[in-house]
Amino acid sequence: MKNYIEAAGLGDIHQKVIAGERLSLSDGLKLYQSPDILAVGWLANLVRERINGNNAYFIYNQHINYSNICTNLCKFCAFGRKKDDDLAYEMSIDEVKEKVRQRLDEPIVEIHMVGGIHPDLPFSYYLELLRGIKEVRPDVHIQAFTCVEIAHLAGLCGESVGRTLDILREAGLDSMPGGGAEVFSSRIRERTCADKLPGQDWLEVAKTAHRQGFRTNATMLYGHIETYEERLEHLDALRLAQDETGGFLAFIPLAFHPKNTELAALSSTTGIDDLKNIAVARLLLDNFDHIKAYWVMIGPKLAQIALSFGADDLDGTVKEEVITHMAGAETDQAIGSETLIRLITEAGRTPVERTTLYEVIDVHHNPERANP
Ligand code: V47
Repeated sequence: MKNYIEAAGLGDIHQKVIAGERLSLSDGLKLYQSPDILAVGWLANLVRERINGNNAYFIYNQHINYSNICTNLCKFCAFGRKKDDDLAYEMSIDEVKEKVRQRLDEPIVEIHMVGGIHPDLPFSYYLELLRGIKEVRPDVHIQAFTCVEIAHLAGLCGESVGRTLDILREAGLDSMPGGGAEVFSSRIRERTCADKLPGQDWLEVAKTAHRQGFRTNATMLYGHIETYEERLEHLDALRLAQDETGGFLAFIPLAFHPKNTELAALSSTTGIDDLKNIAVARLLLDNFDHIKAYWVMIGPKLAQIALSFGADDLDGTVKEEVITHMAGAETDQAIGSETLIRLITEAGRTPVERTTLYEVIDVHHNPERANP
């Protein structure tokens, strides 16, 4: 394999990977520019194996999008709507509680809840949301509100981000998802999401959350108008933030879906770029324990392959995804845990059912296969 990696021009990066040395941004560029996806993936797999052994994780979770009404209206987003749009919606607290109640017979351990930046819902609504969910399902872990939403909620609350997070914690917030990061570059933000929280502020909210004892995730929305260099700057900013706080749980590359967005003229991502983003992230983000292959965005089949290209987590059952499906995703809106187990087993990994914080719930050593 050494000769093969050298022939692919990646011998120097291989040496660094073996020595556990941090890769530079120019190493990252070389990896992105390499036409040899097998060589890049093999290197990423070395790192994945060193960090996670043979484990590949998944979670039994439920997604709830309480409202799509949004003042940001990002060009890459098909989910957000103006308040007077025919497709705009806003769930009452009772509707959200009903969504949770409907799945009480399922072993859901996490509720992933995000929405738009709503122009006039009061701070009390968000507290009631959290309390309402915990009332119906007291043991569930609520992973809710992106850094963008948290900054907005701090504005509504009239307190600092830190104090706002404390108040949200008292109401039931347990951790935060990684959305809203997009690409931190101001060039990209000006062109695609000019009204959104700037990248630097997203990072500040995440670091504040970590200092308050919250774990959070991080994402990058790739495959639109960003350059490789801008992707690498994004990864570098996350890596530096993680050096400071250690609070990020997982990184999730999000493949851009153009349908029904203002960027609909752009093409969808390719399988090679999807795998490359996972592999380069695994190699560059040496201080992140987990890289997710989010099956909703890249499809379960490619997510399964990604387990050999640096990913160690397929996210979860999801039940039921809206944001990517409004933008034309052709995947299902939910997946069974038995399917996740089968995908992982057939990839040669051990399926580990986890909590949000990666505590082990069950190790599915020898699951029965649905088909021989
Ligand atoms: O914040 C919006 C992105 C995010 C599109 O933390 C789009 O574990 C693709 O953040 N095409 C929501 N992406 C999803 C998200 C997420 C998903 C799964 C797990 C976790 C986690 C986080 O999706 C948004 C935005 O960055 N997005 N529009 C689109 N057209």
